[in-house]
Amino acid sequence: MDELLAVLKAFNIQEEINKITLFGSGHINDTYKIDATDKCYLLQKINSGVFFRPEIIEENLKILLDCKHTLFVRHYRTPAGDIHFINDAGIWRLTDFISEAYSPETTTSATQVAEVARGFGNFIARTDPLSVEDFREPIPCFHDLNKRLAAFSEAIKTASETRLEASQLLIEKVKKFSRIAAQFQELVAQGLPQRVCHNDTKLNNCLLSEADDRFQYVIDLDTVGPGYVLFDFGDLVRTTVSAAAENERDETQINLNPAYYTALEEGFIEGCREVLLPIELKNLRFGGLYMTYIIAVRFLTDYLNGDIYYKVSFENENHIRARNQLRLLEILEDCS
Ligand code: ADP
Ligand code: GN1
Ligand code: MG
Repeated sequence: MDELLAVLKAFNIQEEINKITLFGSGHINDTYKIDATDKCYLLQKINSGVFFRPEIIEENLKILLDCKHTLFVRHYRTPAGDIHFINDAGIWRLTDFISEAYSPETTTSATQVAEVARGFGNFIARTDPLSVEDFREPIPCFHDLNKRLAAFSEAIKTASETRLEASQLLIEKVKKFSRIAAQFQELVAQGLPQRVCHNDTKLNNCLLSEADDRFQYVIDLDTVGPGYVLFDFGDLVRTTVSAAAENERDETQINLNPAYYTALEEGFIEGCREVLLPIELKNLRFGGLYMTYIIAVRFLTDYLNGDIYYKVSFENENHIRARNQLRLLEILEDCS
């Protein structure tokens, strides 16, 4: 508690703090809701094992937030003008807490999916005038499938016998889809452009209005940087077309709701139609295969490595997450 109060002081928050609670269900950072006398704040301790170059996030966010776009929540600054405060305990960031809003964990209607997609599509449109060369990757090679597959092969070599045995079927499935990496490289060779992307557009990285499900804010901006629009569209496919949770224990719940898929495409394109090139538009659906695959590979790698990256709340959670992504990938491939 004292540690958190000291961080609030570093952001020049002088009000009396009534309550501090752990908040949210992100897999990476620690998030706290801060109840002050007149308002609430959201304080985050950025995972410094994952984000080991905070200065890159700082620079990216300064460019992004200078646009003063209403898609982003208010970020507080230190007296030095920085978005991040760094002390011995970690890397910290403070924003407004948005009340009467929620971030969906699973999809509940086609209109909700369309809203989420329109909001993230809008992010692509609003960042289009920014120069992608001014941004750097906060996590090097974050969506580089070849690197992720190499890490996966390494994990197979070092995994415990039990986890390796439990993963045989999933490992075979991963191998079956390895051509996706070459397919993507082919698109890049054909001129698929880099642009400023969010790079983590999973469903719960936005806030919708509690009253009417309207899109309010894009959140979780740590990964903003160079990318391909297929990444942002693809992460949305992976997290919206099936109503099942990422860690659903019952594999038969993983399915593709055609109405959700249509809503996703229409909403996203509505959000950024004016800036998408034909090659981007034509290959959006492939982004779904790419992102579902790369996240499956990452979950399974983490399972084989003994759960060192993603937060887990039960034994085998990463195995279940990987299994679900691979099931979704099979379904997506069947309908592509
Ligand atoms: P992580 O990187 O751990 O996923 P996020 O930035 O996504 O961290 O925050 C975790 C969760 O906290 C979000 O999924 C959302 O539910 C909630 N959250 C984040 N920012 C806000 C905000 N400004 N107002 C209200 N809730 C928020
Ligand atoms: C992580 O931070 P969060 O929970 O929004 C991860 C994403 C994965 C996602 C899978 C920095 O996102 O890349 O797609 O989990 N973020 C990082 O749920 O690795
Ligand atoms: Mg998040």
